[in-house]
Amino acid sequence: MITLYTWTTPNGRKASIMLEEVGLPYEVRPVNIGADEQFAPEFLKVSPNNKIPAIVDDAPQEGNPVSVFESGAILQYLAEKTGRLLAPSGPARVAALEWTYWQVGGLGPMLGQLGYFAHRAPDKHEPSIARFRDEGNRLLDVMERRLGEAEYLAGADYSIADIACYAWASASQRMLRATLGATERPGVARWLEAVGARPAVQRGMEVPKV
Ligand SMILES: N[C@@H](CCC(=O)N[C@@H](CS)C(=O)NCC(=O)O)C(=O)O
Repeated sequence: MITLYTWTTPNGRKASIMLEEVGLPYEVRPVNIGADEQFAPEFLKVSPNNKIPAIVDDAPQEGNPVSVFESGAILQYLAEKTGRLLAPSGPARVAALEWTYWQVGGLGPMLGQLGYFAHRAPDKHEPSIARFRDEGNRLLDVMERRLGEAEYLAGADYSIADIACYAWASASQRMLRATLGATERPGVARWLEAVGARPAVQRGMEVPKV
């Protein structure tokens, strides 16, 4: 059984979408980051960076129970455990890892900072909002170019890269849309519709139920 430590945020949803896609049984432990539960000593043993998501797999392929933090590492771990959604070798694997790391190092943090400065910060600091809005839009333009030439981010097949990007790209169309501006990106729109129609994605986006 896998235990998923998560909350109602785009980073958390990457892990729940993946678990739904691969069909592994899992138990959800909500970590309310609004109530600072991410700083509890027990959670730190699983996630030394104080952030969700994290998982514990008590039946790994070998050895003792394994805990994994960082959403990209969780996606890769579950893909390798199940042999799903990440090619074992070759160009499709390289592309899936490129776009997964692109999301973890770029799209997620930039849109996350935009959300903070534009919506949650007590004072509105315009240069910070502009910095993360412009970088967020640049990254969405990069995604648009990729999805203009390929069906999915890693190429012809849906992969962990699409799971990594879905919740944040979806947020760019909803809570961040007014701040980012309404740029037409038909490739991203087509992809959002295709990925969002997957039943596992829909179930994963509802986790945790709180
Ligand atoms: N690089 C991390 C980022 C995770 C992250 O930022 N998680 C946020 C929620 S979306 C969090 O736990 N925030 C709590 C805090 O910053 O104290 C990953 O991809 O897993």
